Amino acid sequence: MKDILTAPSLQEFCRTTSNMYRLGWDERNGGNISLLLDEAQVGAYLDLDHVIRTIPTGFDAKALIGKLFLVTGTGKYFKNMERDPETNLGIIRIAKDGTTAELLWGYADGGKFTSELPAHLMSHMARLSVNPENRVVMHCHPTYTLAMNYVHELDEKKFTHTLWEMCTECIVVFPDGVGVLPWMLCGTNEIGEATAEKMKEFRLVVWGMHGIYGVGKDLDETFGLIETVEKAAQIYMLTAHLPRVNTIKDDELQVLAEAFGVNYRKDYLNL
Ligand code: 2HA
Ligand code: ZN
Repeated sequence: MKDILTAPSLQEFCRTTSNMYRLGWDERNGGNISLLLDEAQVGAYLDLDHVIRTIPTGFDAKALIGKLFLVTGTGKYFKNMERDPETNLGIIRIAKDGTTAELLWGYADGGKFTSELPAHLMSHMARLSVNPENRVVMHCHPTYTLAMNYVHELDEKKFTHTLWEMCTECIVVFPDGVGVLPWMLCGTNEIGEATAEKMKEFRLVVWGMHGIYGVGKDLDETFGLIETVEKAAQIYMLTAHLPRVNTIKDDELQVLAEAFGVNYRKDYLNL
């Protein structure tokens, strides 16, 4: 058996949480990530027959039975994950009943997965149904994106359009736009279901006045989606109170999207 701490996906996961912490997106225990693991790869590092303990998830994830996830721990700080992965992270497998998580590694202090597991697993199910390549669900509290929630209408079309206008690359990076949920109580199955419903159409979902969810095929892609939204939100917040002299016009956004051949939400442009 190889040492799990040397596994490239675990190391990349830890580097990602450190980056997110340093960017100020994950204060205290803010944020959570889940990564769908490849069973064959994990088998080189862990005895898949050795279940340390089982933990109820509180909801049914039948479509994910047998699947393995690396998941941040509840109450744990992103800043500490790289230093002590085994306490702050866990590898779980969804058991045959669909409602229990089998702990295979981690949560070494007796802890458990993030309180946002419903939103994560439901989002994995929603994304896998539209894109079997999806492996990552990432949640965080990026500063400017959150600031923008307080001064901009929380309307999907308007919010996306404003972001697209802020940096030339936005419509190319997230042509499918940003879904928006109103403020809701976090940590519940209800917000999980609402997030997953949005995830059928969007790879990015803003949780009103809370943060953002992103999904993607790997950590880099998912991080990059959120990073691009956050950059655009930063430009917006740096300029929203100033007279707007120049802007990228909708016909230019269209030219851009077509030049890059992306399937953008045409109804989000006012042409
Ligand atoms: O786990 O970000 O939404 C901390 C959170 C909850
Ligand atoms: Zn949060």
